[in-house]
Amino acid sequence: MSTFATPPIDPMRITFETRVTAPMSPSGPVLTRRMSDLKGLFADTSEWERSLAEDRVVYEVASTPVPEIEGELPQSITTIHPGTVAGEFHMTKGHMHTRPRGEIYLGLSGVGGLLLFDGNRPEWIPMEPGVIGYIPPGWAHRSVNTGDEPYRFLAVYPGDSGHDYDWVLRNGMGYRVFSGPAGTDLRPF
Ligand code: S6P
Ligand code: ZN
Repeated sequence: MSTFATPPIDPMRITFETRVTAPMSPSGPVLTRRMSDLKGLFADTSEWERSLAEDRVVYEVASTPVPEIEGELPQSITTIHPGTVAGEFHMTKGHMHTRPRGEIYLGLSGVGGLLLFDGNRPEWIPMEPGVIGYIPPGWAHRSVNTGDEPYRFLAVYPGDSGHDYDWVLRNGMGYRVFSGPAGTDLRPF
């Protein structure tokens, strides 16, 4: 695995599998988030603590070598594995960009949702292959796998966006996303 390239970087052709969990090519950093990395996020703390015995991988983020610096447009593919914690779907940590920067997500495989929160209003965008979810500046964002196969999406974001994870721990995301009898169940909190 290579790391972020040192700028200035050359134009490049990037390939990836739309339906298979595989690194992008050329590949950059790959981040793996396990259940133990998601402390304080799931509603049922006891069930989350029990899950630590296994400490399963919840999601992976595979990047290209494009660096996270001003002017560049890094990309990554996130794969969220299916599952729940006491009925609450597997999800990313969620973050607010530290600068007012937008971002786009493109659904590649599986089904899920993009949960957005500006501190007052939550929004939910159902995601599937071919759907673009737009994240305006000033909206925290989290992705959720609402299906029974891996949910994968491509993210493209300004390189100087920054990631504030504490914002989500302080403010929440407006909704929690559970598996309900009628499908996806958004519960305000
Ligand atoms: C980066 C972009 C995504 C997420 C990834 C994991 O701005 O939004 O690449 O980093 O989906 O989510 P999180 O909340 O753990 O960074
Ligand atoms: Zn982001």
